[in-house]
Amino acid sequence: MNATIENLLNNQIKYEAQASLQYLAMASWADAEGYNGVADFFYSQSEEERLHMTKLVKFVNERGGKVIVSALDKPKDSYQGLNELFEQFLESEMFVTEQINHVIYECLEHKDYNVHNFMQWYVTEQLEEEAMARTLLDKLNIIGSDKSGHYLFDRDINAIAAAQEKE
Ligand code: OFO
Repeated sequence: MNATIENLLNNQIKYEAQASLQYLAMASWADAEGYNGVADFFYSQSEEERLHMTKLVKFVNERGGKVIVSALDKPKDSYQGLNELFEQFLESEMFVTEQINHVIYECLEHKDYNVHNFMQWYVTEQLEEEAMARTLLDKLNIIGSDKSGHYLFDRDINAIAAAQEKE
């Protein structure tokens, strides 16, 4: 495997792992604050990002590359409220999308069509996750600081997420 591409895939492994850790910290914050629906949502997002990471690890190994499992940064684990939590969610997804686009660009530069093909799954996944993060944040922006709105958001978040996934 081309060294630049191998390096980028290893970086991507780290970003997916970092997202998984970040969402775990967000789930735990929500759990402690009594937002059980939001907590479930982020526990499951954390699992998903872990799968994204593992999928890359297996792929690099299959292609005969060397996987590097890196140390991670401590995730942010305290928030002013749901609005800040979901701003962070969108920011994190946008960052990952940017990195994936960079991998795709480099694959084309290095004519690595195999990795390019593999990465298409991530492109689709990111489109969905970013759309989800935007939808949820839009709803919170409408709700503002209204406590009963937050209560309903927490109650309904998993239904909203499921409906969005079907679109
Ligand atoms: Fe949503 O980060 Fe993985 O791909």
